[in-house]
Amino acid sequence: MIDQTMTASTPAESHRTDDPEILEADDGAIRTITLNRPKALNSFTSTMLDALRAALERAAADAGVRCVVLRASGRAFCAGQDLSDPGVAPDLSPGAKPKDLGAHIEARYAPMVRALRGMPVPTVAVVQGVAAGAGANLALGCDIVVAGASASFIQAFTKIGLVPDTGGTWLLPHLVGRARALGLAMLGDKLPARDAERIGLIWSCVEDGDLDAAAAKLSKQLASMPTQALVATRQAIDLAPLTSFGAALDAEASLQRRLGNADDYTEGVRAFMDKRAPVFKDR
Ligand code: T3D
Repeated sequence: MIDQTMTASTPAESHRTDDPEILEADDGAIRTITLNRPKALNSFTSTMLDALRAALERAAADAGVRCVVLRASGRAFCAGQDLSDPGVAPDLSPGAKPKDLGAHIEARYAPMVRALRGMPVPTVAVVQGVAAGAGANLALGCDIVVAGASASFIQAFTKIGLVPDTGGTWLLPHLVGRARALGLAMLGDKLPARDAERIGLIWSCVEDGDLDAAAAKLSKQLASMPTQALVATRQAIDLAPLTSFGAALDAEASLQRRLGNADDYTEGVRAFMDKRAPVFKDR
């Protein structure tokens, strides 16, 4: 568990890391990582992206963490890349060289989102306002996304002449199919959370006032479940659309073989036979 040296605010006792734009807090086995740059709608600077990646890697390496919750401070979840960041903003002076956005993606966004997608524990995004550009795809990259009714999702990229990144080109068709993926990505319109739930872009949309309770319930449930099975489920579900039915059956057998050897399987079956709640410990 992280060393909690300073108290802060919600959702639990929390502390500031080296970078106050990213906060980390533990509530039992649940690690909450909070984007904390509300004055710029939590838009990403380079240091913030690096701090987020480091926070994800810390959570992954901490054997006491069984669920990671990603949330944000203020009225927005995240407005994507900070467009005023001199590292990526176009230099408007005559004859200036264009910025290498590909290098920025490779150095910062891709490692951060790889860390998220490779988490050895389940991940939950809690979206309380607008999630735009990379901010939308960061949320959609989590295993379960719960949003307040006033939240919204915007694939803002084409509006500024870019393609979806932070995994968006992969995530969108996987989540909602090609037609809706293209509609969302090409038009870049704001999608209210209720519609995001209706088309299957997110797991659930709840009343704004119920968001914290819904997030707490989900994360508590996930943290009490067999972690390895949850992560293997993510892997299998992500892989399946890219393979044949036969290959999916092979993958299921291979994962089941591994999970069948784990203590959590024994505990799950024993608890069922004993008619008691299981206590899962593997990670
Ligand atoms: O290599 C690379 O880095 C490329 C990677 C790209 C990844 C991306 O994420 S590209 C997409 C970048 N994001 C956007 O294009 C979204 C831009 N923002 C908006 O469209 C709107 O701000 C929102 C729809 C998100 C919210 O609208 P609204 O009306 O609620 O708020 P607002 O008034 O537009 O914004 C409030 C403030 O936040 C405002 O500052 P001010 O005037 O109060 O001083 C605004 O400039 C600032 N802000 C919002 N988004 C960004 C931002 N500042 C910098 N960068 C932003 N992305």
